[in-house]
Amino acid sequence: MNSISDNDYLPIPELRKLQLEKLQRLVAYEYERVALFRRRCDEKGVKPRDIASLDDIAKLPFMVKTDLRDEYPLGLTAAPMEEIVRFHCSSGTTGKPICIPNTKGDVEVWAEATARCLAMYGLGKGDVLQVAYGYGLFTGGLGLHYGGEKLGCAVLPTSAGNTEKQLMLMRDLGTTALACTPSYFLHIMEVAKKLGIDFRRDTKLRHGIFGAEPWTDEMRAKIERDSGIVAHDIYGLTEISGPGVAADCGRTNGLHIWEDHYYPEIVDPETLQPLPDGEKGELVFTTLDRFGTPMIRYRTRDLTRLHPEQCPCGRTARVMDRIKARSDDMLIVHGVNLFPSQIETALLGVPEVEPHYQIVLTPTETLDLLEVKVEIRSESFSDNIRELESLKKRVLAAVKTITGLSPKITLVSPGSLPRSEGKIKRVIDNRKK
Ligand code: DLL
Repeated sequence: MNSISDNDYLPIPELRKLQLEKLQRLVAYEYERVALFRRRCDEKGVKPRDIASLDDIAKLPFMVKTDLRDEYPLGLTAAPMEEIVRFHCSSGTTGKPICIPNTKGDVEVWAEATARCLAMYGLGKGDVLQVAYGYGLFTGGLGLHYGGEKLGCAVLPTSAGNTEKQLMLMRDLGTTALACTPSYFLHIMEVAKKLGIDFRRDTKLRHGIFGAEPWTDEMRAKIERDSGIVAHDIYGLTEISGPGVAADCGRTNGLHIWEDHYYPEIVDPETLQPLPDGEKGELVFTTLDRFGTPMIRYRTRDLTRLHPEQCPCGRTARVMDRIKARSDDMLIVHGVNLFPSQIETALLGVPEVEPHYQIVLTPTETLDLLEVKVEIRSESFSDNIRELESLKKRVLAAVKTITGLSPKITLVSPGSLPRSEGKIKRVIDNRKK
């Protein structure tokens, strides 16, 4: 059973009808209860009754992350406190935290969405799902936990960290699916190697459920090759619920968005005008079934496109390209746009280095200095200066081909760059200080 919801295959006209009904209900609800939304609608001269078709969504104002920060903690809460069963707050590492109160219904819809992802990957009863996403001030842990239980998996909540213990439990309990960030899985693979654990031989691990940060197709191929598991992609964000908003079915290189719950739009990030399916822009979501803190036209900053064609798997939920970049991750270096994922792609083309890297930007009196620090694979480590120089040149050539930039390449010894148990921080931009 690879599907647990009839809505996966809902004929498109029925899906659009359902979305419109939900949108009309949501806009009326939010207008009545959330002052900021009502004020913005009034400023634009739009009333809930003006939403007569799905295209009318473009009449509504956008929401952005700073709205959540400005209204922190509860200014965007639509439901009365008696209906709230859970708060999901961010850790606020980049400023004031955000806080998303959830109703019981919100938590149930989210669990269903995440369970649909897991079912689509082929998981079900009998699977042991080890959840190594963080559980506190992050939605990854509880999102996968509730989704796994809803589907009937045996859930093993380990949270992030304690890698050797993770591996011990994985073997002892016969974990078949592991959920964590892809960068943490890279670290788990390294520790396993040191301990002499071969995933194929010594574990029952078959599925990796990876998300919460961009990871390239090259990284996915490396993970699958080195571990023998299938690396599934899962996407989501705290403001819209958490993990489980979208996931891949394996038939196309993209992720189905559960659009009966989360209505997607792509807009031009400059003009904010809606773009047709097929065109790349910023992903915007409206939460059709959330009532604690509904989001209407929430700008995610994630850059992608919606596929104009239907997926061969038969599901009618639209597919988006895998998220490789956020508009606010883009670095402008020497006038050139640079995304960290481009460096990852370049490095994965050079077999003697690991995809452990750091991008360091330092202001100088003339041009900013761009440095890429990258770890050499232990098998390729040598103190022969000539060999190292030649490797450096190959890394530089790979980076230059993909980015057009010629950074300073610094080769560092295996294991010397920081590892991550959650989302990895790849960029140190000293220009911002
Ligand atoms: O990262 C929720 C999540 C947890 C998703 C576990 C998947 C797995 P936030 O901390 O609010 O929520 O961060 C959301 O992370 O806007 C994207 O930029 C990025 N992101 C999430 N999933 C993916 C993915 C969680 N599969 C932000 N690929 C989003 C690329 C992702 N980027």
